[in-house]
Amino acid sequence: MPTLYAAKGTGSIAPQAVLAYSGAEHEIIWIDYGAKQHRSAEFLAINPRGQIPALKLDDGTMVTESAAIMLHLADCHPAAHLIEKPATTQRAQTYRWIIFMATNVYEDFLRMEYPANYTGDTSTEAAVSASGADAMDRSWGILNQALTDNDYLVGNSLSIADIYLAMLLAWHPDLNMLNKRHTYLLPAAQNTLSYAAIKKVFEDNDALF
Ligand SMILES: N[C@@H](CCC(=O)N[C@@H](CS)C(=O)NCC(=O)O)C(=O)O
Repeated sequence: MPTLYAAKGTGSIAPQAVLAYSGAEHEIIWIDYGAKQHRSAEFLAINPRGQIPALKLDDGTMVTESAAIMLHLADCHPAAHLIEKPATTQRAQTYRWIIFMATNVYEDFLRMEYPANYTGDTSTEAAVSASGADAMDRSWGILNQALTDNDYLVGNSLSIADIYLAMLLAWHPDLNMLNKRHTYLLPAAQNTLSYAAIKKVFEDNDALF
């Protein structure tokens, strides 16, 4: 069975929710993020970037990068129907949104929240953080547009893209403000949390909104 390396409230929320929703057997190893266990030599051997999440497959292979983990887990559990078959339009859209969110919104968020990781000059940290917030707002706008008149990012049913979106939204420091600027995001994420197994994972991660 696969092992998810997780830390409460971090990027492991979405893969954990996919595992729970799919009813998949799995193990979770909790990393103490507060104690910087993700920077330990032991964890760097698991993910040389020192980041969570990471997924150990049955044959011992380690998969890092949340987008890759989400796509792989969805493929492993076709009965959960969190991704369409390869070479379909909806599959292509799932690739688009998962990668869009992982490389843009996630990174924008990290730049906004942890500017010191993006500049060696403390006097520029506020500007780096502000540019992360601006970039994130543009990304939210693009996702909001895609959710006009639809609670789902891909087709008319739940996919891994919706679960990923809900995780990113849970991290937002001011959901009231976000909801005023981009009105379709919060209802879509609330719809994702209407699935009991997913809601429980968000609850357990103190990531409810
Ligand atoms: N590109 C990575 C980003 C993962 C990431 O930044 N995870 C955060 C937790 S939300 C982390 O572990 N940060 C610790 C660090 O970068 O030192 C992914 O999508 O998995």
